[in-house]
Amino acid sequence: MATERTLSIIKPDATKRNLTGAINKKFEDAGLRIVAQKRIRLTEEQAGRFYDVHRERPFFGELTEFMASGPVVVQVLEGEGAIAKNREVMGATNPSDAAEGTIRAEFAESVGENSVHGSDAPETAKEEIAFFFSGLEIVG
Ligand code: RTP
Ligand code: MG
Repeated sequence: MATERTLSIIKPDATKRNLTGAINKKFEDAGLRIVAQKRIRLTEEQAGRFYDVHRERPFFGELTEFMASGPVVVQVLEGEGAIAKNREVMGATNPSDAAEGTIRAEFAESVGENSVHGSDAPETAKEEIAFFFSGLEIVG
């Protein structure tokens, strides 16, 4: 399998509870390398642009309000099959469905406040990385 990059976000519920290091340890223990990382605060408008595919969903307003409610840590993870590996480490969207040992099983508070985001495919990973990072900010 090829080396890939994926976009990860540690969401406001997790930064608020001081879980950035614990979550990063899960990524690193799984063989994912953090090749870019920054802590930022999104506006609701920016969160809406990031989650544009969900604009018509009933939870869109709640999602963008939550994502703008506190700091997030945006990061690029690199590794063999990084997109799928990251989603495996994250666990299912709803923490009650997430496998034992996954980030969402251990840390997520609800289906909305679920601690992490990860890109779902190579094309979205490329777009989402470019949304937050310039090439010079990613050091492999
Ligand atoms: P993500 O995009 O954040 O990595 O999560 P995902 O692929 O597992 O889930 P997705 O279906 O893409 O949904 C994006 C985010 O929207 C929130 N959500 N809330 N209240 C609800 O029913 C609901 N459903 C989804 C979650 O924060 C989810 O991660
Ligand atoms: Mg998604």
